[in-house]
Amino acid sequence: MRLIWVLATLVVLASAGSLKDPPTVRYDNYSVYQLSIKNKIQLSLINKLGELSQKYNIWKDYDDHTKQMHIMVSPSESTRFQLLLKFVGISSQLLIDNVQKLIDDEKISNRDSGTFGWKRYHELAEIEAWLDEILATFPSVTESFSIGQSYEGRNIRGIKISHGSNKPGIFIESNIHAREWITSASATWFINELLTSQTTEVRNLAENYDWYIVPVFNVDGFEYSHRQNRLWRKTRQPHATSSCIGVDGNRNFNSHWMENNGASSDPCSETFAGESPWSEPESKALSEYLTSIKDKFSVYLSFHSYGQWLLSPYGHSEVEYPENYDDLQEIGAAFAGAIKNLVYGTDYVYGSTASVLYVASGSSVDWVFNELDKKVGFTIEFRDKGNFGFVLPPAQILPNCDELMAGMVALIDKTNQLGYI
Ligand code: 0X9
Ligand code: ZN
Repeated sequence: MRLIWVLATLVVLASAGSLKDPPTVRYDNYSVYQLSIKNKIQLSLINKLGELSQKYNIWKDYDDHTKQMHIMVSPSESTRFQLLLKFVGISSQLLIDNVQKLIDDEKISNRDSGTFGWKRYHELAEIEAWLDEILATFPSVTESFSIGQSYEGRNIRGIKISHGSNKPGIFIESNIHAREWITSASATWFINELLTSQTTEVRNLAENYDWYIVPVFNVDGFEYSHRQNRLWRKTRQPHATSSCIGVDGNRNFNSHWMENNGASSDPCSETFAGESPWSEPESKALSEYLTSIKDKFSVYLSFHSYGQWLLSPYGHSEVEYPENYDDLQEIGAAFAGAIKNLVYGTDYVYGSTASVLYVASGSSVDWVFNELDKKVGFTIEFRDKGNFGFVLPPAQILPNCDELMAGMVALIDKTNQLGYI
């Protein structure tokens, strides 16, 4: 009898707890390390840490190019983690010593001014209000569109910029990963430039193409990253058999879904592919929208951070290459070269996703490439290389945007020369 009372009390307490909003997640003294991985045993050990415990979070997966990965470690695990590294012979370098400090600094600059701009990061409501202003200011060349609804019922909005019908179309999807705030900051800046810049290069970009731009694709995740957990990556749909929430939107597309270990079947993993392809309303809606305008665009770009990469298909296989790989490499060289030439001298590495980064299956870019047959598709991984990672200081928004524009002009120019648009 007493046991029943204890159980009942536990149930009541548990449900009372779940009614409250969880407190905003803090990352005091969480550190991020760069690890140099020498073999498969080391790699699988670190991957397990990342998946098994809340105290670790993989910021950047292992890539064959640098043979490095980035992992965030909670202060309570720090000593054990150092011992483990020593024991298995993994060398490490500290990238960030206190993630919360970066988050706090970012917040301070967020209080600077009320107006929309690119000196700080904005939340969803501000981005949407700005979008409405832009639509009202440039009614003859802009049009609002909606991809559909997110799991939590938000509209996934986009803007079309067009100076006349039936120009070759370029589609930009941004912020599929919630914590990658630099992506929507750069996408909104890019929209603004297309509409207001007077430089010849930008005018040509604006006037010779139809632009479809979705600045915040993962609206639920983005909102959550502002309100609750700055480092949230996935969507926000709960899972039937796990308390872990959300899916990696960029693993949920129906192209080589879950193949070659390019995604996880564990709902708690950051690269959880979902119950099935299109299990997430967001990816399903995007696929339907893209299908409905498939004759209207020829280039597909997906904005991510971080790492400074320009990634072409395929993501699902290291051994298969698309027929037009040489062309994609030429476009990549033009993009990286243009960025390198700017005053910042920033390096971008280009190449196929699986060969220079890692196998990632079921991504949006690969789906558009394979299923909609759009042969120019890239993932752009913006700044930086890990000194700030996802929490890129607001002072770097504009430099990143300069790089985006230089890269974009070169990318479109080369794509045009090669006869794709
Ligand atoms: O893993 C990803 O989804 C992307 N990297 S990130 O660190 N931003 O999460 C890379 C996506 C690669 N693109 C393709 N598979 N085409
Ligand atoms: Zn990403």
